[in-house]
Amino acid sequence: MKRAAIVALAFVALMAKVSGQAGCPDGYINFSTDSATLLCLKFVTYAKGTYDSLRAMCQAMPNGDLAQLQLNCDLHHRVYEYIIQHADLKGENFWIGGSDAGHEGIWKWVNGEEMEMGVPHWYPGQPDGEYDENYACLAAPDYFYHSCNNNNYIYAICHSII
Ligand SMILES: [Ca+2]
Repeated sequence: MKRAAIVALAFVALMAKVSGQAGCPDGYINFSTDSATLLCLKFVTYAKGTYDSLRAMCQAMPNGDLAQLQLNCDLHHRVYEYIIQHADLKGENFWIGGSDAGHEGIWKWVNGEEMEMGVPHWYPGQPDGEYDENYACLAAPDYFYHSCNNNNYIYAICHSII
């Protein structure tokens, strides 16, 4: 009995270690949809800033950047659901990892891929603002993509892909 209990405890300790290694970094939430890629998101709610300043903060994490919300088909929708279910997030605006800076009118994700345009991702009529609005945000209350003013101080969503 005693020996069996020790073996069981060792097994539990081993599994805890394995799951810890496979999990998201501290403060990140697991949004993975398959076992091959670990997709972790962090809602940065302790600092508001410009796109550039918060992008630099996201990039300081392993494989980190501002979040791309089209990494799988329903990620944008699942992020929307998460925001509206959390009182500390609902009503806030968030930078995501898309921009047309330097290539006005051509919106690209941080990895260089072109963003899918129009509904259902962008709010009807967005993006607008031309050269005054070169960075994508999720804006309250609809949480579609919007082009946000370059000087906005808002929160951000980072991703870490492992
Ligand atoms: Ca623009």
